[in-house]
Amino acid sequence: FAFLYPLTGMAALASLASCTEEKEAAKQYNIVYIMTDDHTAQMMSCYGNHLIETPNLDRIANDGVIFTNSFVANSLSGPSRACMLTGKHSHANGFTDNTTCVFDGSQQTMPKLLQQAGYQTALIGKWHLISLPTGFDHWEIVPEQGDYYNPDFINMDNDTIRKERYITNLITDMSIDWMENQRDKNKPFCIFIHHKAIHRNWLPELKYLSLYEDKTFPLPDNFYDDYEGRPAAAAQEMNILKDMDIIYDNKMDRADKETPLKERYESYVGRLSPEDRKVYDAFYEPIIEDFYKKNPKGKELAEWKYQRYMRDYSKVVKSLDDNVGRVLDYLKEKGLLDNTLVVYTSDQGFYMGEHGWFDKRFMYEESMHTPLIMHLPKDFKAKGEIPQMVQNIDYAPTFLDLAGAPIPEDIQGVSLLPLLKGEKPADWRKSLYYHFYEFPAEHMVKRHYGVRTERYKLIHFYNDIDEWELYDLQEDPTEMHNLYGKPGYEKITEDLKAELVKLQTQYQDPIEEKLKQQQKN
Ligand code: SGN
Ligand code: CA
Repeated sequence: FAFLYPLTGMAALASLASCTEEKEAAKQYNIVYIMTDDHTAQMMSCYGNHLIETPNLDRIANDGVIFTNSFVANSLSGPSRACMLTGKHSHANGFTDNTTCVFDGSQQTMPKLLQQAGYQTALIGKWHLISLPTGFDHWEIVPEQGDYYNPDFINMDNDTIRKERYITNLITDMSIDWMENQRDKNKPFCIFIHHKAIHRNWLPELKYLSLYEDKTFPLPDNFYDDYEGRPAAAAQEMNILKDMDIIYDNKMDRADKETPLKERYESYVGRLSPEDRKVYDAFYEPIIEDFYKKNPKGKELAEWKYQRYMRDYSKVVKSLDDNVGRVLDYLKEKGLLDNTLVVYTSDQGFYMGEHGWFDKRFMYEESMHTPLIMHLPKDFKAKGEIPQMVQNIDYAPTFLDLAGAPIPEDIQGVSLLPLLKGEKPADWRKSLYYHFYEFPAEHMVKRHYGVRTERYKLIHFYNDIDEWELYDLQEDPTEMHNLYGKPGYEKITEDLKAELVKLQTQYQDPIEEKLKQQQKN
C-alpha cells in the first residue's frame, strides 16, 4: 500500500481530489439530437398550448428545460439544417434555399469537430442538403423529403433500400439499433435522429387514423387576416382556403376529381400494401362522400379544410411523441440518460391557421420561432423555462462546448452551456438576425431579412418589392399592425435599423452592398 499510495494525510486527499477533477474534466456527455420537420410549439402541450397533448415531449420539458425564445435564422428545412450543422448563418454556410443550393460538405461542421474530439457520430432520417452527408461515422437518410409509408432510405454505400412500416417508427428503430448494437461503446456518441414527420402532407400512422376525429379545433383569431398594410403577407401562396390542395393535403381523392397534386398524392398512398390500403380507404370513404355531397364553399370550406389539416397534423404528432418516449425509455433503461443531453427541436415553426396559413418561411413569430426542449445530463443545474433569445446557429457551439472541444472562431452562434448550468449571463445577446431567400418559389414568400429584439421586430422585404414592417411584439404578438412609418415610431425604427446594420456587419452578410449595387445598375 505504501508503495502504491506514497502520499499520506492532506496530500493524499488533495491528490485524490485532483484525480476526480481530471476524471470530471475528461467526461464527455452523449448527445441525442432529435429534430422533427415542421413541428411547431403551438402543437406541443409543454409550451402551454393544449390543442393536443404531447406527454413524452412534456417529460423532456418537465424534467429538463424549455426555451421560450428559441428561433431559427432562416425558416426553411435545408437552410435551417445547414445553420445547425455549421453554427453559421445561411450566407456564411452557402445553403440559402432548398431549390438552388447544394451543401458544401467539405466545410467545417459540428459532427466533424465532434469526431475530432473523440465522438462517434450518426445521422438517421431526413437530411435534405442534396450532397451526401459528411462527418458521420454512420448514416442512413431518406431521399429528399422522404415518404411516410414504407419509405426508401439511402445508405452509406449509396444504395436506396425500401423499408416496410411507418417512417417515424422506422427512424426510431434504426436509431435505437445503432445506439444498442452498432456504435463503439468505448466512445461518447452524438446521434442525429431527424424525422420526416410532421412535414406536408401529414399522412398518419394507420393506427391513429381515427384519433382526433371528434375534436373541433378553435380557429385562430387572425384566421381571416386581410393582410392590410402588409403587401408581402398578401402575396404569399400558403393560404388554407386558396392554396391547400383538396386531394393532396386534405385527402379528398375521387376518380372524377382532378387537382394539381392528385398524382403525387396517389403515389404516396400507393406505397401502402394492399391490406393497409384497404384500412386507409375505409377510413376516408365516408368522409369523401360526405364532403362532395355537402360541397362546402367560402368560409365553410376554409374551416372544413382547417379542421382536416389540424386533425391530420395532430395524428402525425402523436406517433412522433410515442417515438420520443421510446428513445427516452431506451436511454433510461440502459443507464445512459444521466450522462446524455437529449435535445428536441424542429427545423422551424409552422402556421396552424394563424393569418389563414399553413407552411412557414416568414420572419413572423409562428415560423421564426422553433420549439427547443432539453433533457440535461445529471450534473447540469438548469430547470424549467429559459427565456434568453437563442437561435439554431447556437446548437453547434453548444454541442462542442459540451464535448469539451474548442469552438472555432468563425462559428457565429454562441454556446448555450452557461444557460444549461443555470447561469444568467448579463451580456447575453439582445437581438437576433434573420434572412429568408427562397423566392420566387413555392408559396411565394418574398425575400426578406430583419432583426428581432425582445420587444420589437423590423423586417425588410426586398428583391421585387421594397417594403418595411415594424411590430411591437408586446402590444401586438400576432403581428397584425405594421407600425413602420407611423408617427411616434421614428426613434425605435432608427435604433432597430442601426441594430440591423450592426448584425449584418458582425455576421458579414453582404446583402446591403448587393442591394446598393442593384440600385446603381
Ligand atoms: C415541399 C412542400 C412545401 C414546403 C417545402 C419546403 N410541398 O416542397 O409545402 O414548403 O417542401 O419544406 S409538397 O407539395 O412537396 O408537399 S421544408 O420543410 O422541407 O423546407
Ligand atoms: Ca421543415
